[in-house]
Amino acid sequence: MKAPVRVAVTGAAGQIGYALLFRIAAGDMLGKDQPVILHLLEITPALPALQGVVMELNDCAFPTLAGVVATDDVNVAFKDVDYALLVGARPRGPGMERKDLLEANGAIFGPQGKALNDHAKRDVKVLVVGNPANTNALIAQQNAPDLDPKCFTAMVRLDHNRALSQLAEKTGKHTTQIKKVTIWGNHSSTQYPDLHHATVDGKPALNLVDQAWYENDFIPTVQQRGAAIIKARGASSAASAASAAIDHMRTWALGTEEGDWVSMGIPSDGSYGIAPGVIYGYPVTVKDGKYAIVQGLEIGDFSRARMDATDKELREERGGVEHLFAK
Ligand code: NAX
Repeated sequence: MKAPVRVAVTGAAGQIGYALLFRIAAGDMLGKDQPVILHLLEITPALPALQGVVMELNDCAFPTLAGVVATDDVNVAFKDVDYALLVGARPRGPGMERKDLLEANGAIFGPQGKALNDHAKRDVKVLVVGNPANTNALIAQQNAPDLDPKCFTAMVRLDHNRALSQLAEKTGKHTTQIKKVTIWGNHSSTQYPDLHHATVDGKPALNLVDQAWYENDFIPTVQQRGAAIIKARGASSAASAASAAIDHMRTWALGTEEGDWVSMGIPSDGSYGIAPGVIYGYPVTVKDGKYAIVQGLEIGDFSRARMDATDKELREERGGVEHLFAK
């Protein structure tokens, strides 16, 4: 067994938290040889419920669970952490405008960014799941001036996995036979699920499906999948979101497979003509704990328009939160 690492999870008593913590504790995220100490953050009224989750975690007697810290103090939660999964966020209430939503989340992700800045390990890997995930990640990053901006990422892996699943079903193949799918942009309905570089069993995906299906069925289905789950289940995606968060962190820690890539929301460096600085979904490969944008992909007019639309939405969201950035 290796030395334990510290993994923070916020919103730990929520529904994604409940689907996430037991898998992290069981070694699904970092491996069966990597013990973890969980740092669980909740708001004060949710601490009794969180205590119940801690009791259950202990009752699992996981070989890879080396300790649990449960707290409502953000400075305790992020002390010396190697990984931070920021799940807790303010949901959109009835009649709430996007501006109000961004503002309410700024009050959460600004202080969390500052606490990470002050207390986390210098190479902390931060994943923001709480919506609006990309812009919440930007707020946290912009309140952590002493950390490398690349420490902050947002989750588009659930969208990536949804795209794999839709394409697998359509082509009658398994998701493991599909490579090089990309989710560009925002984790919102403007995201662009791109199959132009994807292969199924080594063959170009777009040679196996017709353009009408790609454009009118696949893209909207992936974009609207979250709403479809809410309609069917009466609650938003939880187990699949938790699973995607585990995939995101495992890939970031342990690397991508040869000949494939994954989608991660990461700070744009201007690649593919995207506004520098916004947290944008890109195709990335990962080696030795560092991600790199896949370069040199050919972008046609169809893709260009969609990549620009989701970039525009992210620039607008950024415009609404810039006053929350540390000076
Ligand atoms: P829940 O409402 O079940 O849980 C959220 C938890 O966060 C609650 O227990 C709440 O007490 C806690 N919380 C609120 N503010 C906090 C703070 N300042 N510090 C610590 N904890 C805090 O929501 P859940 O279904 O778990 O979803 C969590 C977030 O994930 C939501 O914002 C949701 O929109 C987002 N999602 C993001 C997805 C993605 O792909 N990026 C997909 C799934 C999900 O919709």
